[in-house]
This record gives sequence, structure tokens and C-alpha cells, in this order.
Amino acid sequence: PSKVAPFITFVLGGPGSGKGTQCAKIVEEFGFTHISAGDLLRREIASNSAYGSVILSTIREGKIVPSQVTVQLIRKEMESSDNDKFLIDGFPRSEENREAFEQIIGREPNVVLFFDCPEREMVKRVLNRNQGRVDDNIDTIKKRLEIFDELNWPVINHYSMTGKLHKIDAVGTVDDIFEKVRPIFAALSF
Ligand code: UP5
Ligand code: MG
Repeated sequence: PSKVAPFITFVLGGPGSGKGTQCAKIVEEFGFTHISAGDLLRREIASNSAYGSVILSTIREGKIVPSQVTVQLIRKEMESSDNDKFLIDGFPRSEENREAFEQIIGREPNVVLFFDCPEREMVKRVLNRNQGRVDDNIDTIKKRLEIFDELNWPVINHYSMTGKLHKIDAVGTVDDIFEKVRPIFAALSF
């Protein structure tokens, strides 16, 4: 693994705002390693790990898995990578998540993206996704949106105040949106 301090990007936005879709494009063009916190948690469920059943019921309720669990999964993923550029997708979801990352990893993000999308559009996208996720039903989506509203805004406001936040209008085609994302990374000369 690389000895230099890694470049860390947090990717924020409500359920279905397009975080995963845009991360795939950033990976392609700028060579980041994509770490989706939700994917790591779903992998834990699938592997029948000790925390699997707690994680499953938490995701079903649209709630937030204990920070320690998520941060340790992210840490392992970063440590086992040779890359020094990471997109951390769907994390931190709360101020408590954010503080746990800073304590355990001992780092702050270099850049924070926030995909700003109207609720109606997010609901439509999630219901159309059809990939069998246990949380892609209307009841859980409502809860995910409530939790997002209650706990993610303080995180977004924090990074806005520290000048790290790039707010991106997430309505439009995938390519339209990536046109707004590209200059952020192009300017960093990766
Ligand atoms: N799509 C994408 N872009 C589009 C566009 N421009 N126009 C039209 N359609 C577009 O996109 C969603 C769908 O929309 C896809 O079908 C896509 O093709 C289409 P996607 O890129 O998947 O959006 P994303 O923002 O990634 O949506 P996702 O549902 O993954 O967001 P969530 O934040 O809800 O999900 P996540 O996997 O991050 O978390 C799931 C749960 O895990 C959480 O609710 C929580 O319970 C738990 N969790 C934690 O507890 N802690 C964590 O740190 C992370 C997760
Ligand atoms: Mg996603």
C-alpha cells in the first residue's frame, strides 16, 4: 500500500440521487477506487458475518448502521488497496459518522461532492431501479428520506462551512451531470 496520505473524496446525496452512477464515471476517467459504504454493508449481510443480521434490519428500516462497524469496513477496504485516491460513497450520513471517521482514520476528506436532487426524482429513480434491494420499496424509501433530512444536512452544512463542499445539481442526464463533476477533478490534475 501507498505510504503517502491518500486523497479522500466523500460522495453525499439522498437515496437515488445518483452517487453510485457518478462514482463509476469518476473511476473511469480519474482512476479513483470506489468504496460504497452501502455495498460494503450489503456484502457483510451476504457473507453471514457477525453483524449481518443487525445490518440487515437497520437497512430495512432505513436507519444508520453504528459508525464503528461502517468505519472499520471502510478502513479495511482502504488499507487493502494500492490506490491513493478514494471515493467514499454514501458516507458519512450523520455528524456522528463523520466524527468516527476522523477519529478512527485520523483524516478529513480533501473534497466533498453533494448531489442535490429533488425528492420526487429520487423516489422515481429508486423505485425504477429494480435490482432487488431490500430497501427499494416505498415504505423504506420514505424512512431513508426522513433520516437523510434529519441527519445528513448537518454534515453537508459542516463541509459547506469548511469550503470543501461541491454542490451539484443532480437533475438531468447522467452525462449532463458528469459534465459538472469532471471540472472538479480535472482541476486537481490527476
Ligand atoms: N439514475 C442515476 N442517475 C440518473 C440520472 N441522471 N437520470 C435518471 N436516472 C438516473 O442511482 C439510482 C437509480 O437512478 C439507478 O437505477 C440509476 O441507474 C438511476 P444510483 O446511482 O444508484 O444512486 P445512489 O445515490 O447511489 O442511490 P442509493 O439508493 O445507492 O443511495 P442510498 O444512499 O440510499 O444507498 P446506500 O447504498 O448508500 O445505503 C443504503 C443503506 O445502507 C442506508 O439507507 C443505510 O441504512 C445503510 N448505510 C449505513 O447505515 N451507513 C452508511 O455509511 C451507508 C449506508
Ligand atoms: Mg448507491
